[in-house]
Amino acid sequence: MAPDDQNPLPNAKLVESKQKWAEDGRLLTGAPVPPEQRLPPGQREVKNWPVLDLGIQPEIATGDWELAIDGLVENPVTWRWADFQAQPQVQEVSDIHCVTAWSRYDNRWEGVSAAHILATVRPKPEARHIVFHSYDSYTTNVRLDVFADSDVLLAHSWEGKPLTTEHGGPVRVIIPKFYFWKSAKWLKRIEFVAEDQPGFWELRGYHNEGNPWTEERYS
Ligand SMILES: Nc1nc2c(c(=O)[nH]1)N[C@H]1C(S)=C(S)[C@@H](COP(=O)(O)O)O[C@H]1N2
Ligand SMILES: [Mo]
Repeated sequence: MAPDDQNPLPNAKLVESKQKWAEDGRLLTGAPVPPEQRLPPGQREVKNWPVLDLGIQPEIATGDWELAIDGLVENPVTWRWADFQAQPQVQEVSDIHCVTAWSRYDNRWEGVSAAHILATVRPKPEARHIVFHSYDSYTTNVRLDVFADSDVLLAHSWEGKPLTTEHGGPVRVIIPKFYFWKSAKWLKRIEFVAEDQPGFWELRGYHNEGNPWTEERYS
């Protein structure tokens, strides 16, 4: 069920204050850094791993988990846990950049690559955008070419251990070159669409794309 007036989000206050930040352009430095610099402008490195969500952390047992990959594709699939585990597995090490100004280096993820997803479902020519749908009703959007990057994956493990519920297990998206709000936790559905469809934060003042090096924090 989507959050609405009848069913306000548990974290409505937090959502409101983050939306206000977006309106005010908080954290923007306006100071460009060279693209080869590892730390994007306005970010600070942290060693811990903060948890951010809407106040809902859905507990999905792997036995109940399903992932639908559908929309404008030649071969839609619905994978249960064993199906997902049977796909080719990859490991990727990448950095996290959260719009709330923390970055965390060298996270070792394991899961199924976006390249494999695309080869399996085969997007139709008119598919240009993707919407991720999550078990907590969160959504976020990316262009198809952003998802197609070689470092993008659907991760089930971090540092050799299953992803915890608070960090989006059983499966979350990892899109290293964009702010972390694009990396949907508790992934339930990947929908291929022709027209762009702004997601939860994109509708609330966050930038539609979210490149950390050009500080695409807010729209
Ligand atoms: N399903 C879902 N995915 C989500 C979110 C959320 O609330 N729900 N929050 C996003 C935001 S704003 C961030 S910064 C990261 C936080 O991931 P973490 O809690 O593992 O650090 O998840 C992103 N993915
Ligand atoms: Mo975030």
